[in-house]
Amino acid sequence: MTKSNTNRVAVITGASSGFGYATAVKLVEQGWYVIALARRLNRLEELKTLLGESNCEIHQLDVTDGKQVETFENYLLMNQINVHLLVNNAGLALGLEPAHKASLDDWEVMIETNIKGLIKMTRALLPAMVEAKSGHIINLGSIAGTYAYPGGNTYGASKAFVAQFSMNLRADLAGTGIRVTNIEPGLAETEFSVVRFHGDKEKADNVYQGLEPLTAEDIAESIVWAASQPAHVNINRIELMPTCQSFSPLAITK
Ligand code: NDP
Ligand code: 8X3
Repeated sequence: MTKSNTNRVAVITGASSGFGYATAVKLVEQGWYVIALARRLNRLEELKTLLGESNCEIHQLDVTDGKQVETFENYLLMNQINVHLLVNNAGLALGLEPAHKASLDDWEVMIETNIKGLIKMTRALLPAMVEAKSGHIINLGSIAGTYAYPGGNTYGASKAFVAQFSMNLRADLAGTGIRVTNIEPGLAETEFSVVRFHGDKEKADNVYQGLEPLTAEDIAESIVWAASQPAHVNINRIELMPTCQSFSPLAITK
């Protein structure tokens, strides 16, 4: 660890793929030191090789595991690493079935990860930020947290939690200097759909066929932009969609 005492240290959850991976790359390009977390160590190793040991360190961490989060928090405290940016990105959708057919197990995994994992990480890192009187938490919400769509059920509800939690964090953190941002993307091509369809790559590829979705780099750009604003500017939320995605009329059944 050579750069962890600089004033730009970012912790990114879910850095082994998609938005998290792309954000790690962009932040390092901008001179940040990145602490990349995820469950798949081989992917994190690949990221570290790409970014270089002096710019990045990796830790295998499952955000749903309270003990692992606590161990990571202690690691930061013991090594006096001040975190300036936490990107709460780890998350997933599982299934696209209507509520009466969806898997309750899938629902629980989404709640454990998207809600409980995110609050565990936040609660672990926030006190040190408040003590340091600086820091920024960027959460990955979704358009699914605002707009309902068939099959969105628990996934959308988990992202509505992220949106409201982000605003309530801002209310609690008034006067502390800590910033909070919720990034709310629409359709973006990552491993998201492969995960949603439980590894069915063909079904996942089909989601993006014949259209131009957002890319992981597009989202990383928004994250880095929000993080790069002067300290007196708080970007509350950014909602972005691919141009090909829009709104439909409300459904009416006869
Ligand atoms: P990916 O599937 O490509 O990446 C998800 C990341 O989350 C992976 O690095 C995965 O790492 C990590 N992750 C999942 N579960 C856990 C866990 N329990 N502990 C730690 N890490 C975990 O998807 P995206 O990059 O697209 O998604 C990133 C975030 O953006 C998610 O919160 C998603 O809901 C949100 N989002 C995605 C959109 C899209 O269309 N792609 C649109 C709007 C929001 P590993 O498996 O190695 O742990
Ligand atoms: C993912 C975006 O539109 O697939 O959060 O729900 S969407």
